[in-house]
Amino acid sequence: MDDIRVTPHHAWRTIALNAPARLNAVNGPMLTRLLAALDEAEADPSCRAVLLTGEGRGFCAGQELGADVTPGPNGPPDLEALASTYHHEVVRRIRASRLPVVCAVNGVAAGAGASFALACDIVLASKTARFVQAFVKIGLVPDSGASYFLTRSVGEARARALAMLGDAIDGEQAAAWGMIWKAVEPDALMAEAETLTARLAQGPTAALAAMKRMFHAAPENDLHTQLELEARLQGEAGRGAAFAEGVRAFQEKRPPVFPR
Ligand code: T3D
Repeated sequence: MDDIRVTPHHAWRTIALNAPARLNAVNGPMLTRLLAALDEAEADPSCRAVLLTGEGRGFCAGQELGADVTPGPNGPPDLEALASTYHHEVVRRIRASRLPVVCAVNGVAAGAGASFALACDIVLASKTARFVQAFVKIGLVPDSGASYFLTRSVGEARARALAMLGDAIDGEQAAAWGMIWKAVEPDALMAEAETLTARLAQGPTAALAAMKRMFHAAPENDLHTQLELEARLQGEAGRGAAFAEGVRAFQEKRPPVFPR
């Protein structure tokens, strides 16, 4: 199956959802392959960043509304198991990854598809992309972290309305609300996302990984606990080769070349 397309570049790789006829809606086997692609990037010491995107006119239309979620002779589908085995594992994997994960939202991001985007570290979207909390339209609740990410990025008032109404917002609105980093012209999206990912791949990899841990912990911590965490992670960064190179490069008035 080619529904997950991995393209290696120098020190980073693109992982593209590739089922364009259904706007890259995902199913169990496809998510298993997505998880494997994320794991392979993680395990490759030469890989220092990941770009997640979708082929065709959509980013991801969430769960494929097909066999996995259709009631069968044994009754309704077990959505709790489906969510925790597949969708939520993707979110966990992205958040726990040592690698910066950039998302280029090239078109509609609906249901779990929107959550996958919001789980990433830096999200760029086409101005014409749409973010849709589609769950309510089929009688479901937000999952894959949607209620977590939205309350923290756009605030509770907007999060509740997005979830309860299921109305789409475009990339520009998502950026204006702080849901994503930036909205760009559709034709410029991939070039800009690739430049950004390549830049992260040249960054201080261990410090970027530590930042992910820091930002993941921040919403749950009080200031005292977060200061302790920052001090510990700064101590680790200070013992690393990237810091030594960064300071040396500053003193020598040249750009740093961070080691892996
Ligand atoms: O346990 C669990 O966790 C359960 C899972 C929960 C997570 C979820 O993600 S629940 C939400 C599931 N997703 C949806 O409900 C979205 C359904 N799709 C739509 O509402 C619309 O397609 C979009 C708003 C995403 C895009 O609309 P539009 O007008 O741009 O495109 P379209 O014409 O509706 O779709 C184009 C094709 O993609 C179409 O196929 P066709 O008619 O050309 O052969 C459509 O059926 C297909 N498609 C779109 N979304 C899905 C899909 N096929 C299967 N599953 C989909 N989710």
